[in-house]
Amino acid sequence: MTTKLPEESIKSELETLPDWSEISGAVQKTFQFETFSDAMTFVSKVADYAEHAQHHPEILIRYDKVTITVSTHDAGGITEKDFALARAADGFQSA
Ligand code: H2B
Repeated sequence: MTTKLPEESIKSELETLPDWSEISGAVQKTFQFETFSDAMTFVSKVADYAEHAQHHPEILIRYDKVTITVSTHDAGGITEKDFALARAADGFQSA
C-alpha cells in the first residue's frame, strides 16, 4: 500500500525534479515540444507508462505543450508513485 508522503518529503523530492511543482495536492509540470506531433509521441509514452504502472495522470494537451498533473487518488495525496511517474515523464521528454 502506497502511503501519502509528508510535506517535507514532497519538498525534497521536488528539489530533484526540475520544473515540477506542487499544486492543489498534486504534482504538475508543463512540457514544451517543438511540434504537436512530438507532444503526442510524449503523451503516448506517458500513457503506456500509466497503463503499465496502473497509475494515471491528468494530461492536458495544448498544441505543443503538455501539462501532466498527478496525485494518488487511492491515498488521497502525493505518494512515491507520483514521483516515479514524474521521473519517467522527464525521461520520455529527452528520449
Ligand atoms: N491513478 C492515480 N493517479 N491514482 C490512483 O490512486 C490510481 C490510479 N489508482 N490508477 C489505480 C488506477 C487503481 O484504481 C487501480 C485499481 O490500480
